[in-house]
Amino acid sequence: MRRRTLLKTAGSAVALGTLSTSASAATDCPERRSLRSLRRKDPADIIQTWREGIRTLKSLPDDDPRNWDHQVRIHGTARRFINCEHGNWLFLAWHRAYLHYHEEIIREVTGNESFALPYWNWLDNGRLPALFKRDPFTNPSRTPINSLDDSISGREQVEPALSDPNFYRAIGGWAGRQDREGYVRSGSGAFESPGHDYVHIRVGGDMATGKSPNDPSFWAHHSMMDRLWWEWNARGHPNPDDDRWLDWTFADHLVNRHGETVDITVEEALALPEQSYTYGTRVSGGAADVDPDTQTNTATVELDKPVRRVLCENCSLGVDDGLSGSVDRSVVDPYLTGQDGRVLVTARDIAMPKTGWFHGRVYVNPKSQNPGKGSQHYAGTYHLWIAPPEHPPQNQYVDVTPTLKRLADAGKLGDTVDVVVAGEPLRGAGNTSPSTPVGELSLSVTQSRIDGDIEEF
Ligand SMILES: [Cu+2]
Repeated sequence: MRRRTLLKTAGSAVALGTLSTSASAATDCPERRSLRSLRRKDPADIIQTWREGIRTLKSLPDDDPRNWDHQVRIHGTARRFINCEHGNWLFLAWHRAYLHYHEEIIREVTGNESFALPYWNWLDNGRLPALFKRDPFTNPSRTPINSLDDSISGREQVEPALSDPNFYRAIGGWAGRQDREGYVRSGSGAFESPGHDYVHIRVGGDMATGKSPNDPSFWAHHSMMDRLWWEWNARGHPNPDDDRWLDWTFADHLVNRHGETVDITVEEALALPEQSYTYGTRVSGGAADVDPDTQTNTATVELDKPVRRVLCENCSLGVDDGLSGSVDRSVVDPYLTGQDGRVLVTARDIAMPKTGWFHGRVYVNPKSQNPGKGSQHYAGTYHLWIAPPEHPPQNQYVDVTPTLKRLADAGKLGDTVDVVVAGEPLRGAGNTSPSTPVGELSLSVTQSRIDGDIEEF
């Protein structure tokens, strides 16, 4: 394993703003805490500081790039994304840098160097925290919601990604592009879709657009997203040592605490946790103390696809029309009997439905069209929600390996593997027979290779 040297020059440390804080040592970084815990105890005056910070940024002159609207526009507008990265391997790194500088600006304008952006722990608390109903944390554009559906963003949904050691499956695929015009979505990781996307769209209003940072819940949502990456690293999973990723520079748009435009590379962003902030508790509930090295460890990470079979192309998935396709059992057999590999069923280019929310239940060799989540043929779910028209198509995958193994062990896997995706309406979502185009349904085998001596959590 190669450990990169971070912060090569003093210049970049200044750019990060860490020299001007008293909290640069790993052990006394300000803690990003859950909103729920802050309701009980808030010794560093986080909520009061955040409130004052938002009000101050809103009152700064238009030509100050720390001004609230300018901060929002760095990400995007109601009509489009501007600098933010989504659907590729830069997603979490870009948002980490963006949140960090915003946090630094709030420290600067309030004078509270202990401030750290709190997070909304939607894994355990699907209700929008009460704080966001009060000024200046509220946003009138939101869709009224009772609660998130934890079959989409709950703990059980996110844990498989937290325990997946492969960066490309958990965090996102390579962005094979050099400029914004040739924007290529190379694949959301499991943290981004469906959980992250779903929270945005379910909260609705600004949150469902490029203007999402205008809703203060954005910052608490993305503090949570960053915490997922932090914990994923803390569990010993390495980031890739690919220079195309590490050397990628977010250039000419981020703004530091002094209002200066700054550049930051992905590699520099890796060091921000434990250098400028940390998280109070792990998602898994374990001790919060984290070896700072786990955040910057890299290794050669690869994801091979020895098998890829298209099950259907330009198909339509709806409550009244399912998707299906078959492959010969011999295609997957080696991976059920010892050979390393996960069998995924991936739906690519799902256009989010226009008329209603629904689930796509994925089954292997089911006896009936939609036998339900309790069936031994059930493998997982695609989640389809109403998205604004500009929202890019989604890729989602379901890991069918455990289901295939279970059926094989029970002698219930014949000579063919039949994959069936059955539409099922979401309770209370209005329209009961929505449907939507899917670019491609495929079955593939992914093999993860990580070259290095990775410490296991
Ligand atoms: Cu987001």
